[in-house]
Amino acid sequence: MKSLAGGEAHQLPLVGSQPLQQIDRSLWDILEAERRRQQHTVELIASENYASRAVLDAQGSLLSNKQAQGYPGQRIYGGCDQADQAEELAIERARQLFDCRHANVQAHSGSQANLAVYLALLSPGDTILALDQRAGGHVSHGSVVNVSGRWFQTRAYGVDRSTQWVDMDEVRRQARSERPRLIIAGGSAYSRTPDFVGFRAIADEVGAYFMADMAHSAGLVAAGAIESPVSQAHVTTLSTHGTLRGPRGGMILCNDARLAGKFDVAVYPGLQGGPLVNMLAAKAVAFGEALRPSFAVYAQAVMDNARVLCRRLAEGGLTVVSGGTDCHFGVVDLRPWGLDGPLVEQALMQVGISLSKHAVPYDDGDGSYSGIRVGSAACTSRGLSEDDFKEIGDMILALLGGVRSGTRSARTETAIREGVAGLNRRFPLPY
Ligand code: DSN
Repeated sequence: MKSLAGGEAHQLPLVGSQPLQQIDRSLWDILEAERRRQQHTVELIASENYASRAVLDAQGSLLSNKQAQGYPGQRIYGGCDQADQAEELAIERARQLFDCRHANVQAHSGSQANLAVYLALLSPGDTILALDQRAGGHVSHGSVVNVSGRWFQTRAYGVDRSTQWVDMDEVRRQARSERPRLIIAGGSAYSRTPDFVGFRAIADEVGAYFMADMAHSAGLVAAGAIESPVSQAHVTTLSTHGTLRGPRGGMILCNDARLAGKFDVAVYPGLQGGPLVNMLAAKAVAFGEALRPSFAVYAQAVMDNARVLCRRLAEGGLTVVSGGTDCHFGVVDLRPWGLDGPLVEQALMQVGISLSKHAVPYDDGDGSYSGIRVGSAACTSRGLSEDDFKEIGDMILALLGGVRSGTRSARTETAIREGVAGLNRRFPLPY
């Protein structure tokens, strides 16, 4: 014990054992508010989901204390036996889940996984050919505001103006003229399954690598509900949250042993230091959950629910980009109703429906959000059925109808709030 000037005695602050609730009321109150928000919201953000209690437990475990730079069996620290086992379990389950030879589970996020692929395969100035962001591409696929767009030449392929599907003839034409080093399929808001076989054939023809980014659809692929890109792509990246229902994080999959080593070196030491060992453990838990037969039932329900929601919105007169969905979300073009994404996102949030504004194909310039993206993964995790998604579609249509005509009524909004509250009561969060 040390006596400071003024005579006050201070104890050496040993590591605490008190729970958060007792030790830090400020943060505890924030977490409780977030619990209430999640409980009382109909969550349609397509990249969100609810991880299980078991996944959350692993994230909050004492593996968080461990420093484990390196890979299993090749760490630069001692005491890594359990870290090795947790990472090996995650790798083994990932390989089984996605039927591939190599998995790097250390990437801290999907964007980090993408960056590691660029570091492994490209040199500054090389050309990337990827989906236009307005058509659903991701910021880490060559946007000017991202390192990928600053260090590489990026060219974008779009979607056909009338079908709003990717036109593979156009991709081939661009690949032949731009000679990219890397071609990317996938993104954030393209609701159709890319033609992976076609992409690989184009990549082979022009001597490019083919990367599939299945950040959004990973859980659906894991469950066998949609086609997997893993056997076609030189490399596949993904996020472990979202449809896969794991912790926030990224992963890289491939089948080629020579490339596998390059990706590992790119992740560590190329981009990252020590892995987040607690997150590796949480990934292992989530992959174990996704390997269960019941996960296939979940994935199918996610897709059915998304289809039902998109159909309902279209029946109500909204324009669903590409005419529908093959996955867990749809994108709605609000321009025919004279609305825009930010306005609609805010109006729906006020009645307890959470979704994200999004650009739509052929949107005006950078930074426009003329649409919204609606996803089914989170609500399906709470047990909502097709009928419930029809009800959500009706609530969205009722609110937007009023916003569109300038006749928003307190009565309608109260009825929607009650509908949202009813769903949240019937399908409570389990924690
Ligand atoms: N682009 C984000 C999304 O799809 O919500 C994820 O990075």
